[in-house]
Amino acid sequence: WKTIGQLEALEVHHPLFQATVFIQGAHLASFKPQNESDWLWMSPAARYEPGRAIRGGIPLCWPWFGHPARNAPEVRKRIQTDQAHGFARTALWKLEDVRENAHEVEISLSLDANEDFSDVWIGHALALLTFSFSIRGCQLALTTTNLGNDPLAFTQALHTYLPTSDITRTRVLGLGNSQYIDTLDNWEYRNQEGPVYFDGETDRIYESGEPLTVVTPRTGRKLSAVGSDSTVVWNPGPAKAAKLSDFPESAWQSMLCVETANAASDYRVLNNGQSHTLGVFIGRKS
Ligand code: TA6
Repeated sequence: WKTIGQLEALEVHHPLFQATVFIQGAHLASFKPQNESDWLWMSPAARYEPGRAIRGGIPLCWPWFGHPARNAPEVRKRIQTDQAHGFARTALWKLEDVRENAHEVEISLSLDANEDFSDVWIGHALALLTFSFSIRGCQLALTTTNLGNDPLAFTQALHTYLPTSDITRTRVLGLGNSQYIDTLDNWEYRNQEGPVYFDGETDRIYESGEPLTVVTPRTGRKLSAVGSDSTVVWNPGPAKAAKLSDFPESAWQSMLCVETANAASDYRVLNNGQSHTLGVFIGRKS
């Protein structure tokens, strides 16, 4: 255990890798195989304070993704705030289990989203997040179970921040045949042809849950999703970077977000007692 800023974090020191998970938000801040640099990007200006989202790593957007107004009516009707990305990432989760062997470490945390959150959300659901770390990479599995009596409609995203040495020489492969919503151009639908390149602010919701390869000048990552039919690709570009909290103005050049999601039209509905798992495995390119 370690206190970082004002938050409690679980630090994994395995012979083959290290990882840091904050109990607030069940927030993976770092995953670092031995002799490698961190696979995740963390803002140098990130602040570790109760109730404040941490700018980097893998924030959990749950039980809604994006601005409430951009959600389907069935999702939006439960939300009593205009705060984007839900409350899971700033809530205190409960550590359920830690398992370790020669090859792997598995950590699970839970959040009982009950009437304690009734000021921002109407519903009752259990969120269970399981991390699996190994030399092959890191996996997240976020399982939502509807504990309420009426059907639960929700959106979510595993909001992965990845480092790059140069965003202008970075591309995302695997979205070449899918449509996307361009949130910067009046939420118009567009077709993606070929790799995704970054030329200024980029904020797109792809209608695809296909495996992706993120190619940066020095490394490459493969992201494989389960339970998802939408992928968000985001880079703030210079103008938005200047307005972002906890984000150095020039940092847009050294990061990108590739988010495994159930977003926009990909929202999910669970009846009482039903569960849905959204997962991502982040591995080596080759
Ligand atoms: O995932 C893309 C996005 O929704 C962007 O529109 C931007 O708002 C980003 O997330 C960061 O959101 P945050 O609330 O973490 O500052």
